[in-house]
Amino acid sequence: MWIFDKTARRRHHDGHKGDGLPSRHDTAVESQRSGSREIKVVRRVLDANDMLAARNRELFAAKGIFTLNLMSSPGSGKTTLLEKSLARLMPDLRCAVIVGDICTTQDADRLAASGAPVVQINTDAFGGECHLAAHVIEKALTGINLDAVDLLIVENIGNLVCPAEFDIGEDRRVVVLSVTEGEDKPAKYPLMFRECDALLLNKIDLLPYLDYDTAKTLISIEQIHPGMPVFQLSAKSGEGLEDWLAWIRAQINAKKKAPSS
Ligand SMILES: Nc1nc2c(ncn2[C@@H]2O[C@H](COP(=O)(O)OP(=O)(O)OP(=O)(O)O)[C@@H](O)[C@H]2O)c(=O)[nH]1
Ligand SMILES: [Mg+2]
Repeated sequence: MWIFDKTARRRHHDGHKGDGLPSRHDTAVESQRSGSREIKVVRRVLDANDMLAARNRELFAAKGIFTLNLMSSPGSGKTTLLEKSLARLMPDLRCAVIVGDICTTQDADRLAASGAPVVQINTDAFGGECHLAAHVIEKALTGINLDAVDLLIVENIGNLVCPAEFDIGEDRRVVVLSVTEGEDKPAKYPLMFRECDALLLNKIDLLPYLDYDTAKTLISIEQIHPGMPVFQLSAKSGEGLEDWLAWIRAQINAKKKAPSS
């Protein structure tokens, strides 16, 4: 396991930028006159993150690596899903994981048991950032032998808002929503669900004990992101996992067949 926690130093919420890179949270404020009123126009600075994400994407393409960015609220089951998924994918695919948390290496410890190379990013050393940005991924990649990887999975920091804003150079974005979080989350946090390519509806083993209305979630998702694949599963029992794993394999094969640009 490789722990990455001190070499990146940027924090964005208080405007401090240790490495000089702007984040999507950074804004430029301009004043405009409209009649007698002054209007403050707040716009996002063109994001260096996108440039670095493009660089990561080029590197992944050159190495033949398919990259998944797994995002969700804290505790919806990302690490558990990865533990179960890696165990089934690893015999055929050479997997590696980058996992982001504000503190601790607990997730990396759990995932390293799969035998996959794991890099843990801890953001508390540089401001406790709530998402992984492209430059952090770029640095974490130096801890992995990329020539021995077919599938790189990034477990983003538990947060249903900010990670959706940051391109890290991934091929596909996947959001996990657990049934214990409530049906209203896609409507309340639409960006995440709009930006992702698939939804994993996790912890369905708990449905008999909850008032959760799955149909309501599916209707909401259809309004926010029509046609997005939804996999109903339980990382705990393994129910539904095969469809999700088949989707990953299909995405990898589609990338292999796609003409490189
Ligand atoms: N019943 C049930 N519990 C689950 C399932 N998946 C995960 N859990 C439990 O949910 C809790 C959180 O799971 P994690 O996998 O650590 O969640 P996470 O999304 O990685 O959490 P962070 O990394 O902290 O954001 C643990 O107690 C898991 O055992 C599931 O399918 N069913
Ligand atoms: Mg986790």
